[in-house]
Amino acid sequence: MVGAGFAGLYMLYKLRQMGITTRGFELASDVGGVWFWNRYPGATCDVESQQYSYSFSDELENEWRWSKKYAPQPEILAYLKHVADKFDLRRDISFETRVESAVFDEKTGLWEVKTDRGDHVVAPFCVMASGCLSVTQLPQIPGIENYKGDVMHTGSWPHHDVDFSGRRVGVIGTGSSGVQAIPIIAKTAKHLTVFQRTPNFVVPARNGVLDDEADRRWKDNRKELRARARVVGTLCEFSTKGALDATPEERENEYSRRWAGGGVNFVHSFNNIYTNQAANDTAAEFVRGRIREAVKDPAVAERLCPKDHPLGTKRICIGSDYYETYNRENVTLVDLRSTPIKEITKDAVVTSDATYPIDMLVCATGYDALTGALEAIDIRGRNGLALKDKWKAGPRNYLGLMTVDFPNMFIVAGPGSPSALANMAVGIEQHIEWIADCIVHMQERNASLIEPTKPAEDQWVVHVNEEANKTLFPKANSWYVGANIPGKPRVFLCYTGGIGRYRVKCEEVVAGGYTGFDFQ
Ligand code: NA7
Repeated sequence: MVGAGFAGLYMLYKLRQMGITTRGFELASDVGGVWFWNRYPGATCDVESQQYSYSFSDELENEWRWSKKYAPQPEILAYLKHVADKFDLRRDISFETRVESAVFDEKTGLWEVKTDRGDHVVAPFCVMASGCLSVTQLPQIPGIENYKGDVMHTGSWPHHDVDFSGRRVGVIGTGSSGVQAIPIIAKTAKHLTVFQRTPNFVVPARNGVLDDEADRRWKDNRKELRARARVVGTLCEFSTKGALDATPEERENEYSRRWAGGGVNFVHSFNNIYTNQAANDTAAEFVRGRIREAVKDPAVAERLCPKDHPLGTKRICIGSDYYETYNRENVTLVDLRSTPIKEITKDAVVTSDATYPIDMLVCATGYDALTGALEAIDIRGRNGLALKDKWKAGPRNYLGLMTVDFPNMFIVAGPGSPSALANMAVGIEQHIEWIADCIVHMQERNASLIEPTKPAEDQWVVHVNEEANKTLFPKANSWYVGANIPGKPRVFLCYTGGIGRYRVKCEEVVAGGYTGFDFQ
């Protein structure tokens, strides 16, 4: 098993319960996955803490108390460490170990896994719990290698405190990570220059203390709330009304109410924001109005207004004082669309019209999402076929869980599954439980191999694309379509049909005797 984040820890727990010996490999020195690496200032989950947690253990749910509506990274990491301690999971994980290859041996029907520490493990099953946002992407800017100051990526942040005081800091990237880090860095940096390629829609988090009553309410009603989350992913106030069926005044009131409440509820103000451009435009215009209100300099406000993609089609950012930060005297916003970066020198970022001397460079430039971590490993299936080659034109798999020619290799929260579009905690639990049930099923029918059929895989790929094309998502150049990675094929990577429908499909497959899979 590769990875000891949310997915790997639960997989390990589950397999141990089933009496299956498991060996986990993890690059980090401890558990946590993205929450181990993302230690940048302001790092916070954009799903509410109570919902972004495991539901499999009543005891765990009862004993853990979240302090905030949205948990900051240290608290999520503490939670995952607590899970590892409580269930004694670390003893089956080799830390600081990179899996270099996983090769299926057709003669033995076993997987052979090799690591950079010289491990050579042979196992009937291979589970890839390697994360969907775990391979960081540094910007490919001429001269970046000559820069003499510190370069830090938000997704592989140093473990020591980073002191910005008295320093001129540059931040490249204004996605979720940049949006969270920028207001905090601005508070102590001598000067902060933000290099923005695409402005994003940022809704206020309105984060705050989770009081005893909120804690009790969740714990008392947990069973029902969790059951509902299994259908919808993240519990929100979902509207049953279309935006264009409301009067302009009703729309304004609804958007204002949700804006005041904070968080992703805003995107669900109406039920067609993700699917209807005109409906989406009304929500987008509302946000642009708030930006123009918040930012004093009209020229800066205009640069911050997203105009090239529908709201929510790049993951909506949840921020705290993001737009207000641009009113600070020590913050400069550079619009890379009108003045692109030409090069980075030993001490400055040079755009087409100016030179910005900086002492520290923060890259909030994202990830090679969903396929990056899988393709970083030399995974080979039947006839020595490399996964990388099979997926050259985009990932192909069945239910996002398994791929033809790679028997007994399960992928957790990978491409073709709801993954990052669902609440990751909910999606991961569903995947792990499906995989565990599948292995039990194989034991019962005395099967040693499971593999999807080619027609099932082909149909799933078509279905994933059809579902994506019913939405506005493909319109944006986002990491959901791999647009942030030069040369990556443009394919919509997540299943947009919803975790509820996806779950039903997975259950139907099982009820039909694992329709679309062959057993040996
Ligand atoms: P994102 O959302 O991929 O954001 C990366 C940002 O970096 C985005 O604004 C990019 O602009 C920008 N970027 C990337 N490469 C460059 C270069 N070469 N030059 C200038 N700007 C660049 O990553 P995050 O870490 O913020 O968030 C990832 C997910 O983690 C998030 O969606 C949540 O699910 C949690 P672009 O938009 O591509 O023009």
